[in-house]
Amino acid sequence: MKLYNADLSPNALRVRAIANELGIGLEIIEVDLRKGEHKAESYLAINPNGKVPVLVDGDFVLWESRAIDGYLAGLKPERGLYPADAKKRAIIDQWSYWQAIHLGPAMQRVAFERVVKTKLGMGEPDEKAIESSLKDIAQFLPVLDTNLANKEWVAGDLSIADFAMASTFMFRDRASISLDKTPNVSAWIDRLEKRPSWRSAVAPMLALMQD
Ligand SMILES: N[C@@H](CCC(=O)N[C@@H](CS)C(=O)NCC(=O)O)C(=O)O
Repeated sequence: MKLYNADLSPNALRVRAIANELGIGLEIIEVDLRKGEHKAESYLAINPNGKVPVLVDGDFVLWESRAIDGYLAGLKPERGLYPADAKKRAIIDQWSYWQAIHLGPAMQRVAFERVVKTKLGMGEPDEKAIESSLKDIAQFLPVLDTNLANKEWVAGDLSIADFAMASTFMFRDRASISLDKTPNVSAWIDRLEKRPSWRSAVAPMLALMQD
């Protein structure tokens, strides 16, 4: 199986981590976003959105990182990362969609303004965008914190929802997003980030950030 990847992409990160967690070896094909390789005709033929990640398994082509994680987890159902049980699966989807639509964009915007822009020399942070995203974060983080008050993982057992969520927190320290008021979230992300699957998936990204 091939993964079209960018080491700096949080969306590709959650796929590399799930593959590690499941022990699925992927042939990594690095797509250089800075050189615009994702907009080349040959790349648009596999993902017309011109984005990473993309999984290619034989003649099966799949984009959207959370869908890719669901597919990979389905190849190893015995690991229980995306169970067939309708209710368990629905709760996992609930948190994955919530991350994609609510918490994730707000966290990513602050990280982009405070970290990525500086790193890539893209100009000054947009303080208005930061202020508005911080308001969203202040609204949503306590929801996750309450959910995690009595469980170890986002949907109870470890699942693809934990990996969907975790990439959101990648740049929290660099972006000065405090988890002081949400101790359950803080404990959960520490737990997740200690997993060998995550540590190995995130290593290339951390190396790039140090350059
Ligand atoms: N919803 C997509 C988002 C993919 C995405 O936005 N990827 C970024 C990298 S993190 C990208 O390829 N950006 C390049 C561009 O949009 O030009 C997913 O989860 O896979």
